[in-house]
Amino acid sequence: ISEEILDIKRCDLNIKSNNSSHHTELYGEERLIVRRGQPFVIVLRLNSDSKDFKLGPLPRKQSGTKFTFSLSDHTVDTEWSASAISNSPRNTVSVSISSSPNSPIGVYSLTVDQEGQKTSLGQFTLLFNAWCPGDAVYMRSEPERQEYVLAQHGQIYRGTCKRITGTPWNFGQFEQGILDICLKILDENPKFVSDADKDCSARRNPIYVSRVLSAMINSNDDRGVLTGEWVNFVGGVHPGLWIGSGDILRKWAKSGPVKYGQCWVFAAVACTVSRSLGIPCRVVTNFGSAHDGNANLVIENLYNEDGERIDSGDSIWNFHVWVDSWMTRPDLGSEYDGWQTSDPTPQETSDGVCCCGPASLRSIKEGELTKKYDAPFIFAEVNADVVDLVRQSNGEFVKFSGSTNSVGRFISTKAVGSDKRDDITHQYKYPEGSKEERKVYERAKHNNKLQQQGEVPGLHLKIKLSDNMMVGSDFEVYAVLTNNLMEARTCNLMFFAKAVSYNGRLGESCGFTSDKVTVPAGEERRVSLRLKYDSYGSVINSDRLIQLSAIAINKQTIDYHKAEKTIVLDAPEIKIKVRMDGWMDGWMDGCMDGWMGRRKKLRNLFMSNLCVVVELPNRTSSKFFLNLVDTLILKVNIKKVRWCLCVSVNVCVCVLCVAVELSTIQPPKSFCYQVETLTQLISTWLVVSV
Ligand SMILES: [Ca+2]
Ligand SMILES: [Ca+2]
Ligand SMILES: [Ca+2]
Repeated sequence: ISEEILDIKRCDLNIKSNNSSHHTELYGEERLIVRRGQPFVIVLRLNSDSKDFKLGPLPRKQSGTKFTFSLSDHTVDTEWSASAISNSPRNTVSVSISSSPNSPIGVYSLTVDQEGQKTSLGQFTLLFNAWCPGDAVYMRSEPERQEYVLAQHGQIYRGTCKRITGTPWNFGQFEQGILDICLKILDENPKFVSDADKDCSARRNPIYVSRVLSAMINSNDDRGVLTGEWVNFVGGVHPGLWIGSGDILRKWAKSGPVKYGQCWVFAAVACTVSRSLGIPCRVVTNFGSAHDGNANLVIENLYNEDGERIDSGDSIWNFHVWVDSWMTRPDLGSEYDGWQTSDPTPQETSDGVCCCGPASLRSIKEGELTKKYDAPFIFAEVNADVVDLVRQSNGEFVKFSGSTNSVGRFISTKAVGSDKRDDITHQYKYPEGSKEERKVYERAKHNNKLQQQGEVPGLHLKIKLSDNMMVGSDFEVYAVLTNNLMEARTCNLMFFAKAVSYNGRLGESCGFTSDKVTVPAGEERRVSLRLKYDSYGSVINSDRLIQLSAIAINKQTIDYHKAEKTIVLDAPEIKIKVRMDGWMDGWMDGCMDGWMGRRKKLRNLFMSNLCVVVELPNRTSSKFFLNLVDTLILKVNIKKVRWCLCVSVNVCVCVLCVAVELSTIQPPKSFCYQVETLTQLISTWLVVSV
């Protein structure tokens, strides 16, 4: 490529060959339609410096709706890039352009910018790419991609468990104008209207797009595609008369919400839009489908004493139809990748609007109902228990029968590559009658309750404190592990204590313990850490702060939990009494039995001395005691001070006795004065030193 600015006469978007290699030729040859993460080639009748792509009303680099990149030697499959292809014919430049497999889908305009001189090259539409391993909708199998993205004809199953009938449906995702209508549905979505930039940016994510579609296919809360009607079809088309999605979508584009739809029509239109945008999708029919109005996973059939039904808000439909879409679930974890159910039929509200899903089939099958979105509702559709209750004259309901296996049967979809019915019940639940099915049901009820209480299932770690955390004493703190799961969990728990300063800077360690802890279902276990003055006394500073942190790890279940707490130690309450030796003598007799050998000496000492009794709180450690004595000696700083120490075990009171020779504090003119001064002095020393 020459460095001078080139005059681009014309740009050939190579629609036919690009659309063919991007599996989009069925949309027609009028426009360039490519899939994410796969290069396409355009031919310039001449040159450039950089390329510019724009999407949405206000393209912004920060939102990922505008990309600028220079022409380079080669393209990179995982990001927007462009390179010139050598050996182009004379006066032409072939440019290979790659897009990121994480780009928002939609219509882009392609502009070449040569030192500020911009030339528009045309537009292209970018779609999800089931053929690209880097795309969230990647599907490994070619026959499945053919069926779930490219097949335009489907079978929709209806009827009853005993008599299942399939009727053909024309999805028509490649019919003239349908792709534009599908993009228009995204633009009609209230989230786009309130924040277009954010909505366009989120269109990179098939989870987001599926959820938007489950809201936009019905006309509740918005100008969605279809209005649901189950009783009176005057003024519209009876839902049973539709045979394809094309007519419905075109009608909507022309004049707004279309009358009327029922579950299979909502689902079939959702499938058309998903396939058109490139998300692999299938229509699924569930027989004996529960509608659990009060979200308790039980369908309650209520009767009065005359055997008449009382409305409970719960019901079981002969069949119900929804869609499954294929995508990864980075928001839930890779085990939830794959098929995701979303239900466009307006039933219950979620986040304030009539939408439902996507919920991973895996979370439904395993009863993990706290996993987004709307898993409890979908779980109930396929596996609620049924209970028949009669209302007695006293108003109480009594159960008289029930069933655990009548809801969710023969879950069906069209088989890949044929018109046969594929029973996919096993993808939604364990076999009725199996132990696993009951276990999952119990787990589902448990998780449903947690969800309703706003709790997260799993292990929870907290730090609890004791109430006598005083400098000088030893005390215990606890790491408490609570398990609100239905099965026991085992963890390695580590519990650390470190001195910390008020600005958060961590100091030295002053305590550690670790243990392997098994917490039974619904219980708690605590690991205690004893904080000893011997350990923390020398590392804490005058802020008296200790940071506690506990970590619980289970590598197998990938459980990591952390709890932290900073504690402030209380200053000990120290009582100081200065006594005359006569009193001391008697007192000493009571508590110094173990010191017999030195008793005589002490007695002599006290006989002629003033005694200071420093009374420390219960449970003060002896080390603290000794430190205090050292401090006192240091502060008095008179060689002639003598001291002794005793601990009264009987009364659990620590007493420090300092015997001071009277002569060291000037001969007493007034003895009372002496006592007061000394008390004051010692108090000051202690406050400073504690
Ligand atoms: Ca709606
Ligand atoms: Ca219920
Ligand atoms: Ca069941």
